[in-house]
Amino acid sequence: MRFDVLTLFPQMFAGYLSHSLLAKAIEKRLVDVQLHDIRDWAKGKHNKVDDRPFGGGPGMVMMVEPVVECVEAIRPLAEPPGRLIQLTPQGRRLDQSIVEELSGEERLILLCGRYEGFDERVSEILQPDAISVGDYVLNGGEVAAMVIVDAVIRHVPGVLGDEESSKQDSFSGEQRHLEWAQYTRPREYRGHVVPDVLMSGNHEQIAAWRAEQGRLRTEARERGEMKNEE
Ligand code: 6GU
Repeated sequence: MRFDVLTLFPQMFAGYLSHSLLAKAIEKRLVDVQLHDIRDWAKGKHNKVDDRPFGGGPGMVMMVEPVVECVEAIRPLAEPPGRLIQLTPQGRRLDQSIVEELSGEERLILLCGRYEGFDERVSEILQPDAISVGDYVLNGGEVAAMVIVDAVIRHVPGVLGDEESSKQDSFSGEQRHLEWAQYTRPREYRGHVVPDVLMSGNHEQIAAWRAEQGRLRTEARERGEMKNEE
């Protein structure tokens, strides 16, 4: 699966791309992430990519020409043309079903905005799919683009060690419960002990305990969410 990330801050991705699961997936050629600096499509000697909003107001707006021309230049670099996603707090809120939908694409083009957003004509001309990662404001789309890459690659075959493990994730597939409590060594820490059932070696009892735990956690979280929405 190929990702093209269009950003004013390609350096922000360096640390993320060089670590752990993603680095291994890139090495195995299961995932390809290409970074493109929108500033390379800026016009004029000052390389301007943002300007003050017509009508006044605070902040700066990403200019239409460099963004549109960057997307138009990047699209033909690979096949297929891919799905264009604009990261913006005004977008559709990302959830696991959208992640799964996106993981079915061969190529995603992720357009990251900064400042107070894009000139509206970017959306009019390019008709991107607008996605937000939650109801809060980030300084830009870069962290949101990393969230999308991180969540989507878990569904690319071969990326996870165990082919089945993304299907067992919370929110995924059949099991939309939260995962159970997990423990590892030591058995006791500051008076907090691991539940005896997990040390019992009785796999049936362990499975039953975990199912119950998952159910209780899901219910507790749902009660919490309802409180937030009041
Ligand atoms: Cl995609 N961008 C920005 N700037 N803020 C956000 C967001 C995206 N998703 C949630 N907040």
